[in-house]
Amino acid sequence: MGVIKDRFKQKADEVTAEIKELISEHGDKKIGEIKLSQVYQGMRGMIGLVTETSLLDPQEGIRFRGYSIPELQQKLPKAPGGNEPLPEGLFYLMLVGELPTEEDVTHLTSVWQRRSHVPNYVFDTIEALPITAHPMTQFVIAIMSLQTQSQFAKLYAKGMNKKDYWNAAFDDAMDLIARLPRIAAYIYRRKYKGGDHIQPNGLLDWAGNFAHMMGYEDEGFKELMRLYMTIHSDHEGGNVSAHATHLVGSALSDPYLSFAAGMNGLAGPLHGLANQEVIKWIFELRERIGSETPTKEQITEYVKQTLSEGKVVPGYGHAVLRKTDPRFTAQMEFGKKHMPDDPLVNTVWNVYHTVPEILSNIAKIKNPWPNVDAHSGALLVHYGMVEYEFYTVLFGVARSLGVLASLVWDRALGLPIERPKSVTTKALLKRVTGEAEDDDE
Ligand code: CMX
Repeated sequence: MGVIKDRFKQKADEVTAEIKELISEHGDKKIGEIKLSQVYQGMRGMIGLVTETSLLDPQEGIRFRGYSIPELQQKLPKAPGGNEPLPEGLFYLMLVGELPTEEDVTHLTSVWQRRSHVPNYVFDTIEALPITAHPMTQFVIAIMSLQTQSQFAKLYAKGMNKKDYWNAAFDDAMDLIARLPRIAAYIYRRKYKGGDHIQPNGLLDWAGNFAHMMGYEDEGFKELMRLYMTIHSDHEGGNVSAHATHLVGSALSDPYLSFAAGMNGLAGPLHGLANQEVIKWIFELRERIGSETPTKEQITEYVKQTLSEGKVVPGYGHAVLRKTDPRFTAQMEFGKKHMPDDPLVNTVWNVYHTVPEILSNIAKIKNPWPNVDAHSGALLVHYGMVEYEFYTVLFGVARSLGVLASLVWDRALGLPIERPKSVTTKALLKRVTGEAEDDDE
């Protein structure tokens, strides 16, 4: 067994014992109550999942194994001469539960390099799709074609002991994470660069090599990718991509099938696709007013028109967060450091100074503040990546780190198939009027 696998197994055994004790001592204690309205409102606030990798506080934002984004920027190992954390380090932290050393991160980089080979038939599958297919469609289909490589599926078919599920899931997760940048870069070069593909550079870290394979050699872009992959990796367990991956995995669908399900969810405009919607929305504003530097008044008018047309303002609002997303702030800091005069980045900041006031005057909107997607596109455009339909694929590559680490934990903890109870409106009505009906299926 590899050193990371050994450490994971030791940690997982400890946590399994803790959970066993927790359930045996406190299993009957109530941890909340469910209101009828929550059942109709996307289960907001209901505790129903265990996700060990990260935890989201509505006021403070995300913490990964207890560490905030600024803390990670300080504590995680960096590329030589770089300032941003290497995503390898965050993956180690989420998986093993402890901060990695420089050696751990170097080791993980080389493990992923070693496992990064993508079979040719995956590229052939991508090539069989119309070039017009959305990059997320190409991404999901490529992941599905790679599913034939699943160790978990092969071993299960042979007859795998339950105790070994985590081990096969671990191997699949590692292989998948190692291969995703190559697949994503292939889709990018195919769709936007005339199929002029770039071979991997075996000396680079995971995110740096991803930037390289997409054709971006600027050290600033590589640093951006390291930060981008880190901050987009995980957002506790209830968001659509994490929850979908976890849910599908609970049926013992292998990590490829489970992750593809998560990516289908990420491709929705209320979730990961919002990053392309933000830039599309700003480009449309620029075109409409014939200027690259919209004034606060022009932004205000455009926001009001968006709302009057029954559309959402992309990049603003959140199901859990109630303050500015620290992932937005981290990107704003990056922008201030690397491109303070960029007109598009400045527009993103002007939108930030305009939108919350408007949205907070609309009673039904619970969070008027920006989320992660409000900023990311402008940084990418700065380095020349203007093809905004591709942005959600970047988000997807990053998200693999969190949801696959969690999936390995799911199998190690022996979590069962997920199957919450659903009821009909009639059954709910009977329940609240005093005549409970438990079996209304
Ligand atoms: N613009 C306009 N209306 C908004 C809004 C926004 N940015 N954010 C919320 N609302 C509306 C909702 O559409 C909802 O309206 P209806 O009751 O008419 O359906 C109402 O306000 C209440 O919504 P909420 O409780 O504040 O927010 P939800 O938890 O239901 O939804 C989210 C959260 C993110 C889907 C929503 O804020 C939104 O659509 N934002 C824009 C899209 C976006 O940026 N998504 C990315 C989120 C981050 C990510 O997952 O990547």
